[in-house]
Amino acid sequence: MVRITLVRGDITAEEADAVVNAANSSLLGGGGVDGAIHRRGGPEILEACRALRASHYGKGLPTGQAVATTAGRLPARWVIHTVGPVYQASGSDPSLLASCYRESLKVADELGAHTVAFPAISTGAYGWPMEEAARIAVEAVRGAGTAVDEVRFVLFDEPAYDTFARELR
Ligand code: AR6
Repeated sequence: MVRITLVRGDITAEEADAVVNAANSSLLGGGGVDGAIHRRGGPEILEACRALRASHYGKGLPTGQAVATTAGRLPARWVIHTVGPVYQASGSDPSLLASCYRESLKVADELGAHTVAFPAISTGAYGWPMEEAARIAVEAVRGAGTAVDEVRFVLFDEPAYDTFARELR
């Protein structure tokens, strides 16, 4: 069974085999986690993303899917980029958010990663309420059937950390 741990902090400082990026379909960067990863990881990550756009992902990475690149200068071996769904008050598909976690762990398994650090995907610019997102994230990881030993949720602030802690109890 995969061990789930929680950390409060900046995901770009995490030492893990793989760090997951809350990217957008373009794979070419943005704000939030995405901006921080590219800033701290350096240009090698963007180069790898551009190569993916030029090969397998000409139209971009679809929502709910995941793909790996180098982690550049980050203290990790790989960045796994995934695209969360944008939250809509009129109704959003939780299965797409769950898919981000499952597909990222599938990629981690293919890479042979033992430790994987995740941010709270879709809870920033994409607007997903933290409580619901935490429940979906924890359920998806618990149900993933992955060979990964440790999944570490890295939460940026105390309310997010507390929400995930409640969900894990
Ligand atoms: N470490 C850990 N968590 C962080 C960090 C960090 N360095 N920075 C922000 N968070 P977001 P999304 C938290 O917006 O909602 C980008 O522009 C943040 O407080 O990064 O999936 C992409 O290019 C929030 O709880 O991702 C896309 O266009 C969570 O991480 C879009 O934003 C996710 O916030 C993706 O939006």
